[in-house]
Amino acid sequence: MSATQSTIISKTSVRTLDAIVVGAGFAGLYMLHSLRKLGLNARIYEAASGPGGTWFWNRYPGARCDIPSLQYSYQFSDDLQQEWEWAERYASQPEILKYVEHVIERFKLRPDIQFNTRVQAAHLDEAAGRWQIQTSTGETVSAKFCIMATGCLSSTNVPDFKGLDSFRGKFYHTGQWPHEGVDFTGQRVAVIGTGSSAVQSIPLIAAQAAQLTVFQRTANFSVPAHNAPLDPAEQKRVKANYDELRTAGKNQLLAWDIDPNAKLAADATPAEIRAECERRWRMGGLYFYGVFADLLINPESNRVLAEFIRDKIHEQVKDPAVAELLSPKTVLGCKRICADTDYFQTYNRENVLLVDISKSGIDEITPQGLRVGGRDYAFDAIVFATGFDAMTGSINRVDVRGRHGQKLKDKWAAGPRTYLGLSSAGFPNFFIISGPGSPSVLTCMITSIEQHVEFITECIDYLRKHRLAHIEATVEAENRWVEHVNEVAGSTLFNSCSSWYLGANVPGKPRIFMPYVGFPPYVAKCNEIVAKGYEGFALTA
Ligand code: N01
Repeated sequence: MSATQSTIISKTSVRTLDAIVVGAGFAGLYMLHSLRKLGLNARIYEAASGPGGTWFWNRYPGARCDIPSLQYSYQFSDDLQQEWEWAERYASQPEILKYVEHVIERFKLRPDIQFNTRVQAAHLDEAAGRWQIQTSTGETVSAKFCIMATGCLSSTNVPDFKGLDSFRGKFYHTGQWPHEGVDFTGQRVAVIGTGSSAVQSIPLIAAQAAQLTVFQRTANFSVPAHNAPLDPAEQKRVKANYDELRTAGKNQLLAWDIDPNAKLAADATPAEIRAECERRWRMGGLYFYGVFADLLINPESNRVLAEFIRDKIHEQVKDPAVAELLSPKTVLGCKRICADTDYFQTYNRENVLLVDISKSGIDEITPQGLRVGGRDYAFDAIVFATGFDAMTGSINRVDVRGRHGQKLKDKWAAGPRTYLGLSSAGFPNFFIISGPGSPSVLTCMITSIEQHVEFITECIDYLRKHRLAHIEATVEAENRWVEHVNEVAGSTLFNSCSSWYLGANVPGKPRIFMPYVGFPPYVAKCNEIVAKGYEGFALTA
């Protein structure tokens, strides 16, 4: 560490920990619980005033999970999964926060979570072999292990629109929604973006506002979620045999049970394709990913399956021109499929207008509203449903410096480089939960988080038992992994459109397909690496 760096870190009142965990979302909470079970002195630092991570911030109207609640939940404790009763098939954001609070109380985690404290810097002190952490509250923490549980979708992306500050009305980002809620009654509202957050919030904003105008750059595929109160009998049935459902999920690409169809659309007749698509449409939402096994591999199969959803959009939207604008021209599934409640029907309302900005973009924000393609629109409020600086944004926001003072952000300037998405060469005893290069956002996040937390916990335990001080990915293993992640993505249709998986939504962000495609092979690889004594990592005494 250079003299300049060390002056950044104040030396007064240093708290000494075995491990620091950054973030109190699902990842941070389970990490804390696991480290405590190892007998480690660990503490979470969280920027928000409460727990829940992305679910703390995303309070926009209609925010709910698009993975069934019986699967989008922790599975590390059978008592926990048995005792918690989900109210709806898809949990709403408030219900998820209640669940998070329950977990905190149940495992008595609260004393070791420090809210309203942003971790600003984490510098490796090479001589001491420890991480020196600086917080927004002026504290300095020294920890042997630094674990980033900062989330994949927590750094909001508000495009740098010209004139943003001149707007006289109010603007909101779906990912930073006011806790007191927003009343749009009688207002003229603009929504920019048509991703998952927009698809969920647009029907509710339209029902409240006087006028809603949606600015769409890229149309998205969406399948009705068919959300409903969860049938107690179904919940009981699942809980009687929870392991079966969890095991089925872990053996699938997305790490949750989507009831995958093993058949290929390429081998099916048009009637078989139609029947399976209709069945998936009734199952709802992301179950559509399981429609045929070649959905994300064979372009022609994908085209046929996409055509089914386009037809459904035309059935739901009365004005054929609007329906056509809402019909995606992209590959089905290369952007995350959305799960909606009355999204397309909303465009049949008299008070809803769709504006295509695919060619013009947004010229600028004016004091009265927006200028698009030279035309002015007046609004009382603008909602940015413009997504996130995904996967790397929240890590890069922290000034992380490893060996020789190297900044992680600099190392990742041309795209994130990790080994297994868990670790980066030059940053010993530094772990990332669901980092770039791991299945993370393509899967049920909680399942992926649990696998990472268990890997890290086992690894720390291994170091202790073998009297080892440090673990660090080797450059060679990392290079091979980065290449492998790209290779696997390249064998699918996942990277065939401008998605946030590629960083394409943030101007200037390097275009690298960040998540690893395939949960089961990923887990098998991690297990193999552990069995070989942490192959690809350098372990030092
Ligand atoms: O963000 P997005 P999101 N000018 O990036 C548009 C998870 N999630 O918050 O596609 C104009 O998907 C952008 O257009 P384009 C889920 O994993 C889950 O909706 O880049 N428009 C796009 O339409 C999801 O995938 C749940 O051309 C601009 C939109 O803004 C992820 O979070 C709910 C623009 C952003 O869509 C992100 O979803 C919500 C610009 N300059 C979210 N910049 C559930 O569990 C961006 N856009 C249900």
